[in-house]
Amino acid sequence: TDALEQFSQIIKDQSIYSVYQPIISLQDGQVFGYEALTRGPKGSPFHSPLVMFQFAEQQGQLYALEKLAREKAVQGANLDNKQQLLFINISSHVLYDPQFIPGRTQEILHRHGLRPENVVFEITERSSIEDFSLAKKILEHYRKQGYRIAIDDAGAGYSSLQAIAELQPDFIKIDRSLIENIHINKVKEYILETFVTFAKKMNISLIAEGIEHADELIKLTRLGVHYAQGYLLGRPSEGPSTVDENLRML
Ligand code: G
Ligand code: G
Ligand code: MN
Ligand code: NA
Repeated sequence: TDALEQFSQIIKDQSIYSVYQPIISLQDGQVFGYEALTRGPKGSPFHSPLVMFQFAEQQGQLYALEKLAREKAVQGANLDNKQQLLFINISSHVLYDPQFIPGRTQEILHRHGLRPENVVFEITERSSIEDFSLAKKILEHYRKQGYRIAIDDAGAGYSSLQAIAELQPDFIKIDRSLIENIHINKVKEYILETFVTFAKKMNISLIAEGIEHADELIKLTRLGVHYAQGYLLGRPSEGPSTVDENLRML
């Protein structure tokens, strides 16, 4: 069977699922929330979300996949208490559909006993946002509904701090490329310091991504980063997430 047939079958059977990676507060070591990461069926070429979402986009099927991904992310989320936040990636392509979030997601959340206040939408800055003023309006609209916004992969793309500030995010997620070896790379350290100062003045929380080594974690804590995520702290997992032993260091 060809790829399109396989993809259509996945949508029809709703055979995608979410894994969840913990986001840890560096102040108290508690799980602050989880990022939902979508997976296609195991063993399928669509297991990788990059492959699956790109294919869906090429086929004009992105909305169908995003809708299903949202459903699965919320359905499988096992928030310990209603204080923990669920971080959901959204493709910047669906951002421009004003109907997309308000209609469907609210209804999905309601069915699972959650509210917009439990959800943070992650918008990547990796591909620069095509229509900035429209994106800004739409994000404002989401925030009015109670959703929070995170700018994902910050420091890796091309958007300036000014552009980030204009989008008024609640969180900035610092890309792994800036975190890797932060303890021995002075330039990365200086960039991080700038983010920390900026975030503090703008009242935005920082989340460092892709922490793999204890030295990185120690450095980030010293620099005053609020939250962290990475293999060191917990891998994306299907079941109720177990936070790694390394947390005892905090
Ligand atoms: O989990 P993994 O590292 O394989 O994810 C690869 C990429 O796929 C990441 O950039 C992640 O943001 C993206 N991704 C994962 N799940 C979703 C999703 O539900 N929607 C969108 N738009 N992107 C996702
Ligand atoms: O683009 P986005 O930030 O959403 O991508 C997140 C992806 O990064 C997820 O697919 C997840 O599997 C991956 N990831 C999470 N933690 C780590 C880590 O510590 N190291 C590496 N290499 N990848 C990670
Ligand atoms: Mn993300
Ligand atoms: Na990222």
